[in-house]
Amino acid sequence: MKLYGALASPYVARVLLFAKLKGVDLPQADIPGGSPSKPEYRAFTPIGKIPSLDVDGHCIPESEVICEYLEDAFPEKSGLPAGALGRAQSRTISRIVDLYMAPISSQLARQINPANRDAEIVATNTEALAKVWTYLDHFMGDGPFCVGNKPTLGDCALGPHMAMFKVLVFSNFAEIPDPTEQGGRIQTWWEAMQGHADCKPLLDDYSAAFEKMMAYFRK
Ligand SMILES: N[C@@H](CCC(=O)N[C@@H](CS)C(=O)NCC(=O)O)C(=O)O
Repeated sequence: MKLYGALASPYVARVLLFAKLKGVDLPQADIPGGSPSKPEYRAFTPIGKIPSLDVDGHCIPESEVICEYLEDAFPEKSGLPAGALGRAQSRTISRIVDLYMAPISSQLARQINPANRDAEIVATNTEALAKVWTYLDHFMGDGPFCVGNKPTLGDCALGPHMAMFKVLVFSNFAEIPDPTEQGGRIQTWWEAMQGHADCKPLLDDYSAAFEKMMAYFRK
């Protein structure tokens, strides 16, 4: 079993953190052909995105599906909460990240440069992002993690995305406040992630890799 994809992707970081929490050894390997657009990689996964998991030559695409596969294949130490309700809650956080938070990062990434920024696009996404924080606030439990006192699937999705928003969004758009500094539930969650022995190093490594990639594209 090996994982294709670089840590600079929040989706790769999600899978690596989930594997780490579960105590699953998940080696990373070079993408066939060297990049997601190459025919060698497209032959393995026509979706052409990272991460993908190679299990004896079989491809499992999509970070969330990979995490669920790891949960099924390595059930000894669960990466999900114990009860059905908590598991649904953890998965809900992942879904909020993928369906509502991630698309905003793609939109705002195209507006980084103030010189050719579209104010309407920024305003629309600022409003949409404020709604995302209310979704998270609503569906996170008492915590301090997304569900209870241990990080699970939802934390693995939200952690890297929040780290990405710190680099990409909160530091570039003065009108978009960082919810991890607003004194609410998202702040207590972020502080719990920063105090966790597996989450903090992974998030730090991810942020460094993402910043490096941004610096490369700015050149
Ligand atoms: N829904 C996918 C998203 C994966 C994704 O968008 N990966 C990006 C990197 S962050 C990618 O592979 N981009 C390469 C490309 O689009 O060519 C997942 O959860 O795995």
